[in-house]
Amino acid sequence: MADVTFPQRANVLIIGDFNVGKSTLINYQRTKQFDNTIVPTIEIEPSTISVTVNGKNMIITVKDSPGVKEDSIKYGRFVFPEFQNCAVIVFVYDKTHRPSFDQITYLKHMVDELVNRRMECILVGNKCDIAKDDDVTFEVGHERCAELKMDLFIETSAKKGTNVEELFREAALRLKDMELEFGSTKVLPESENTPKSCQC
Ligand SMILES: Nc1nc2c(ncn2[C@@H]2O[C@H](COP(=O)(O)OP(=O)(O)OP(=O)(O)O)[C@@H](O)[C@H]2O)c(=O)[nH]1
Ligand SMILES: [Mg+2]
Repeated sequence: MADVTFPQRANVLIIGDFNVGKSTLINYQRTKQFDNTIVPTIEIEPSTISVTVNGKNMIITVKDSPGVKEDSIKYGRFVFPEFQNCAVIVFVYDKTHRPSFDQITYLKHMVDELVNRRMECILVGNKCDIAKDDDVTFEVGHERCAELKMDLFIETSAKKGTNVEELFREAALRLKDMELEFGSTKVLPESENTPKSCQC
C-alpha cells in the first residue's frame, strides 16, 4: 500500500522524439524488465508508478506521450495542453541519435512559452548502454541542461535499468517539493537541496 499519494494534477509528463525510449523507461520502472516489443505511442497514456523515496513508497502518475512532431497541429492539440496538467516534465533524447537531442531545445521553448508557473524540468539522455564516443556525450547533455535552465540532467538505460529508479525518484521528490502549489499560477521559489546532476 502507498504511504504517499499526490493530488490529481501532480503528474509527471514524459516528452521527446520518436523512438528515444519514453515508454520503455516507464515500463522498466513498472516491471523492472526491459521489453523490446513496446509499440509506438499514439496518444497520452497515464500510468501509475511506484517509487521508494526515503523509505516511503510513493505512487506517482506518469503520462507517456507520442513522439514529438514539430509544427504538427495534432501533436500540439494532444500534448501541449498536458503541460498545464503536470508539475514535472521529463525531456528524453536518445544519446545515439543527435536529432532527438536537437528536438529538446524546441520542446523546452514550447514549455516556456505555454507555461506561466514554476515547472521542474528533467533532461534525460537515454540508451547509455549502446552510446559510443561520437554520440551525444554526458558533457554536451549537461551543458544543454544548463543552457536551457533545466533542473536536472541524468543519463539512463531503459535496457539495463541504469538510473531508471533514480530518475523516477527525482521526479517524485520534485512533485513532493511542489505539492502544496499544484494548480497554482504564481511563481514559486526555487527548490534547494536537490542534486543537479547524476553521472551514468
Ligand atoms: N539499447 C537500448 N534500447 C532502448 C532503450 N530504451 C528503449 N530502447 C529501444 O528503443 C526503441 C524505442 O523505444 P520506445 O520506448 O518505444 O520509444 P518511445 O520514445 O516511447 O517511442 P514513441 O512512442 O514512438 O515516441 C525500442 O526498440 C526499445 O526497445 C535503451 O535504454 N537502450
Ligand atoms: Mg512510446
